[in-house]
Amino acid sequence: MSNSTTASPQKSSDVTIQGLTYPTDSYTNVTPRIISKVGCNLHNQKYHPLNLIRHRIQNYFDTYFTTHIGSPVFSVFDNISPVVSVYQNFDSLLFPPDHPGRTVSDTYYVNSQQLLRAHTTAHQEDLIKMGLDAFLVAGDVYRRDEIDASHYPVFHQMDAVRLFQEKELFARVNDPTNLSIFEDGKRTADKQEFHSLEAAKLLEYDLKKTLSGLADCLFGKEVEMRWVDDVYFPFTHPSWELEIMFEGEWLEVLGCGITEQKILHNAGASHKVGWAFGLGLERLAMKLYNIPDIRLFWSNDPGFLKQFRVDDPNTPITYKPISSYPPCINDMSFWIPNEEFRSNDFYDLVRSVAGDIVERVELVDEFTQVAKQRTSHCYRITYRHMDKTFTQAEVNDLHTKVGRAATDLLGVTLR
Ligand code: FA5
Ligand code: MG
Repeated sequence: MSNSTTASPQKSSDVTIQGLTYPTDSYTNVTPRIISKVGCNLHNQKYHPLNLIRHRIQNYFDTYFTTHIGSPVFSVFDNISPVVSVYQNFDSLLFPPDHPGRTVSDTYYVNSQQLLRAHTTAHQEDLIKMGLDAFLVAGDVYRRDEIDASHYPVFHQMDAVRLFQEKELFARVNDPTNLSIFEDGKRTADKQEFHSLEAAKLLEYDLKKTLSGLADCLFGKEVEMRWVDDVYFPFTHPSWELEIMFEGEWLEVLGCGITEQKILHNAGASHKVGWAFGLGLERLAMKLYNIPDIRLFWSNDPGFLKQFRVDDPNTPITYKPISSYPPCINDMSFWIPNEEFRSNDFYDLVRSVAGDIVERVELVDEFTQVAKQRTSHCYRITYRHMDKTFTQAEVNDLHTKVGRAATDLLGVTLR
């Protein structure tokens, strides 16, 4: 990596993110559009809805979780760089080598060593190593994900970890004398092999109480929510997801679970046990403010932002759509170049070419001509402008550009 004090000029194969230059290699797949989002830190921008909601969450933890002298239990980090190592994002969290999250079709790599974090969980080990027992991490995260009203390639998460020593966890139990947090047992659906059932159940209770308390605090007790079990994360067991009802459908807002003991062991906290969660700030803000589309968080339209200009984050706000313009839906069919072709590459390309005007891209048809050994994909692209009605001619023009870019950059053959 070069820096400003070295004389060597920047090579065209380098990429610069936030003033730092990184070498590129065959893993590099960050696009200029994605890099332009690094440093925006919407969660730290005064009057932004993501900033308001993250303060409401922080206030919940500051209010209900205090030490015996009244200071907050949870330390807060909101400014850690999103460029992390493969180790931080995956290995430290026990992702198996063949986990799909590691592939270039799911993650934005700066190069084979560094990437744009795919979750704020990437900082967990570092912070536990610092000796912290309770912390919150807010930040921007990056994923090559599907595109629709609730998925965007850059979004914001808030992670938390809470660790307990034996005495602390059992403090609420009537007669803890014969209880231990550890045992040399078997891994079951309810617990890890190292944990006693009592410890696992107390942690689960504490975790779910903390999170349902947060949901009540944000949305009121009337909100419909449900716990989903049978969830897998490499870094927690057991694991759960919390879903809330939004516009008539269940919306997943967070993942959580009991921290894998191996992580605590690697971070020098073997004698503790704990829980962790990671929530999506956009998804919670969509519910809280009734924001129908995740792209609106990136809007510079004063009509959007001025609705959130409040100094007290607890002020009730219901978003009023500035106006709603009709969508234009165009299909695109092509022969894919080979078996390695990934839909995520196409999703990314559509975003790079057409930007936020794309509301949704979905694979609607796929078939293989066995004789000719070729496979066709058909994608339905929904274009919708936030500020005006599109003419069909404008959309056709954009659609042609997308087709040309797919031909040139992905090697597809339009049908
Ligand atoms: C995670 O990212 C885990 N790191 C969460 C976690 C942390 C679990 C600690 C256990 C312990 P997941 O991929 O489900 O999990 O994302 C967490 C939340 O981020 C989701 O529930 C959702 O609210 C939000 N989210 C995920 N993908 C997107 C997306 N493309 N756009 C907007 N929000 C998203
Ligand atoms: Mg999930």
